[in-house]
Amino acid sequence: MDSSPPVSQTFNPALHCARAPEDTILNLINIETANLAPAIIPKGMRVHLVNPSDMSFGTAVITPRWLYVLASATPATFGDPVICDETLQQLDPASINPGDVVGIGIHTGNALRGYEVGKLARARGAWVVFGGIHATLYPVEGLQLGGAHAAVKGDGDVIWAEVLSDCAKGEPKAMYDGGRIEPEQFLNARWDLLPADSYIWPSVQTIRGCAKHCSFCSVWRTDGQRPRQRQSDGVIQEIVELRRKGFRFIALADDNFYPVTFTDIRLAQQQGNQQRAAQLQDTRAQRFELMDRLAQLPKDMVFYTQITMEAAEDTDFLDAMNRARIRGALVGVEAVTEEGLKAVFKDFNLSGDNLVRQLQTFRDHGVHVLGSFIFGLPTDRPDTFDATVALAKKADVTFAQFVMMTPFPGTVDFNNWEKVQAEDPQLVEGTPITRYWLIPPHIRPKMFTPHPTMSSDEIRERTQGVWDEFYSLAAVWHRSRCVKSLKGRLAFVLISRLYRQMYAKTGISTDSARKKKANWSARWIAKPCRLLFLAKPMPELKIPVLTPAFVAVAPQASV
Ligand code: B12
Ligand code: SF4
Repeated sequence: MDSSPPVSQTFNPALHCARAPEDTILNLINIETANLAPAIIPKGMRVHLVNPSDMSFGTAVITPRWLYVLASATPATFGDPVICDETLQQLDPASINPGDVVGIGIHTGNALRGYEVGKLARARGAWVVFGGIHATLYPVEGLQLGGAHAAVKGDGDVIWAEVLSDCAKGEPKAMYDGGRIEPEQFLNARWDLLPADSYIWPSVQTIRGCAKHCSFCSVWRTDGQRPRQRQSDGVIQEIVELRRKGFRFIALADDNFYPVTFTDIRLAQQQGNQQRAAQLQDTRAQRFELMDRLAQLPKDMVFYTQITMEAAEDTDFLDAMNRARIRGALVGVEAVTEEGLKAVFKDFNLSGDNLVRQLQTFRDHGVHVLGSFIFGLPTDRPDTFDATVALAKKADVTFAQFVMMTPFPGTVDFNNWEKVQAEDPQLVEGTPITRYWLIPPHIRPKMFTPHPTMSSDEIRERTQGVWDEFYSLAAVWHRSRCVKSLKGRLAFVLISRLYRQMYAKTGISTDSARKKKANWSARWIAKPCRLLFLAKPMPELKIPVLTPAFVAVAPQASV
């Protein structure tokens, strides 16, 4: 049944030196809902969805949402898909039978493991399909290196049924374009398939896309600059379903929870574009509507999202977040100096004391900040590390992450780097450094773009030092005073330690013994941590009603 050409096992740099596939980014189109005749399913054919990972912790912090959305997109005629998240446990290839379909979702960081999984599945005689952000950017790579029969670009919610139907007929196309679907086409996730005792926070998406254009981020290019906001109904249904099961902490997997700024509205008004201004006010009103409904959910629920710092301008919005119990938000601070912010096209952020005040505004309105900082910018100097940790402490951010500059495909930074590299390509055991995700992890450099004054090792060691200082036990205990009960403080300490073990030690460290130890302790911290975040299931919980005419009374931004 497998009539496709054999998979190339060797890496051909010539095939991979092509420029970032902008056509795949820019030509994403909106698609019609697939109108398919029901497929005749070969007997015994099963659908598998695999989230690849080199490291398995037994317990994971956040659910990979795509698994449960694609499960929802799988027509009932195919039966419930078999879900394997390798951050929990590794795939057992023996679970795959000839003729099954194996859908693998990849981002850049797990693409190489994804390709291994793809080859394993193909060797078992399955149809192999790649999707996710990395497959959207490099659809051909999975076909060449991952044993794939097909690659799906863009959103999978609508196109997945067509892919499955083609596999059932034994005729998958090599390439599908799922496009950027409209918000009303977003599917609710199949939370009934969530394995018991595995995750700390499930994730629900309320909005996709971001109007900004930060140089290190691919969201605005892949998900688009037009924020696609889901109706509150679907979001609330999912959250109620999760609370019924006993989850009270929920991560909102949003690119930017604050899609409309005062400046956006002001500009539309100044340009005399009343239609645009009204549209923006409506988008904003719908955010208030969602938050109003979240506020009606049980009082023990807590949400967490990602937002731009500009939200500090809108205290009505922050107060609504507080009422909705959106208690935390990842805020991309990135750099603490003006030059650093300019370097990443993020000069809409403030620096210095103004930055401290802005971050404190979130806190003053009951929204805790997970500050995200980048090290390795050309403007960074050795004293930037101390200055950053001092600022994070002064601004009283509750959590922080310190990431090293990584040129992710599809970003402005990546394209610039690729242009420079094209003149004199650097190879690691035959693989161009601009395809670093294909370099085996044990020989993969930790930093890719050379820094004008510091070595990569210096940046890595200083970054590790910042994590160590920010997450020292004394510092974490001091910060834990933001929660009142002893149980709450204990949960805070555990989640802080877990976060550091999972992201800093296993991510930045080049020392394999240190990595192994971090992996081991993350496994053991994760288990008790999970219990602290659960609540008694509420199977009878009702869906909160939408306050009539709420949209009409939502606060209008006066700019
Ligand atoms: C929530 C989130 C997180 C959360 C939760 C992660 C998790 N476990 O799910 C946290 C905060 C922990 C996180 C961490 C990181 N993240 Co993150 N994250 C996101 C975010 C905002 C949303 C992801 C999400 O759940 N979307 C909802 C689901 C439904 O959408 P989806 O995954 O895109 O899936 C759809 C399609 O892609 C497609 N699809 C996906 N898989 C498949 C498979 C098949 C077979 C098919 C057909 C289709 C298909 O169909 C799905 C439904 O439409 C995205 C941004 C984004 N817009 O994607 C960044 C994003 C994925 N993260 C990114 C990065 C860089 C990271 C970090 C490396 C950051 C860091 N430096 O530490 C870490 C890595 C963690 C890890 N090891 O995975 C980048 C990835 C870039 C890249 N090229 O890989 C993104 C794109 C953001 C960005 N700034 O560019 N992240
Ligand atoms: S980093 Fe954040 S603000 Fe910047 S483009 Fe990406 S999602 Fe938007």
